[in-house]
Amino acid sequence: MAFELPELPYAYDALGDYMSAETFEYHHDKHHQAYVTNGNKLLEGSGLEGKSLEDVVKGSFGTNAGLFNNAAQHYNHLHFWNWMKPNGGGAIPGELEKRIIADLGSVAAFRDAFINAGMTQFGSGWAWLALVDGKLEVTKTANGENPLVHGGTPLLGVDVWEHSYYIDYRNARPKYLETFFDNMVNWEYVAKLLDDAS
Ligand code: MN3
Repeated sequence: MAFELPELPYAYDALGDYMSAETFEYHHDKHHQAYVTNGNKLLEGSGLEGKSLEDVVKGSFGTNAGLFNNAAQHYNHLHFWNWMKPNGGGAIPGELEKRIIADLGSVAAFRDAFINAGMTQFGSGWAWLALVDGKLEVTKTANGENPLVHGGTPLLGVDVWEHSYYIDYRNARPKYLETFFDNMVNWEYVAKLLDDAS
């Protein structure tokens, strides 16, 4: 099944100064579109046509780097647009909050660990909250890699490629990560993914 670029789930200027319309115009319309276009070309003849996106990501990891990079980034960005919303951040839904406290100590400890993962990812990549063997974990990955290929389910990811923050934050990746966590995250979507995975 061919990859398709979805519409953003909100207006380009919906996140205001936290993530600008200019960033979305480049990030969604150009970067994500390129992963879709290149992924579709590389899917042809790969033997993975007709598989679900998740299975293409897992099936190409370690064997077909070109397809993997584009398919994984398509998967990551499909969720990334939904991991944010206007007036995001704030209270975490009860069941998710309970699991965070049980597995990671506290919401504050989770926030610190998530931001630190994003800050310490050298070069391009992602920081994650993932469900691994029934437990929440904070991880980081390089480039397009994600928890799917390490036996986990991604619940929340933040893109730390420079294309995600350089227009709005320049080199201040920590400020971008703090603002993402405090003002942009769509916790209801994170809670839904946890529910689906449990
Ligand atoms: Mn990106």
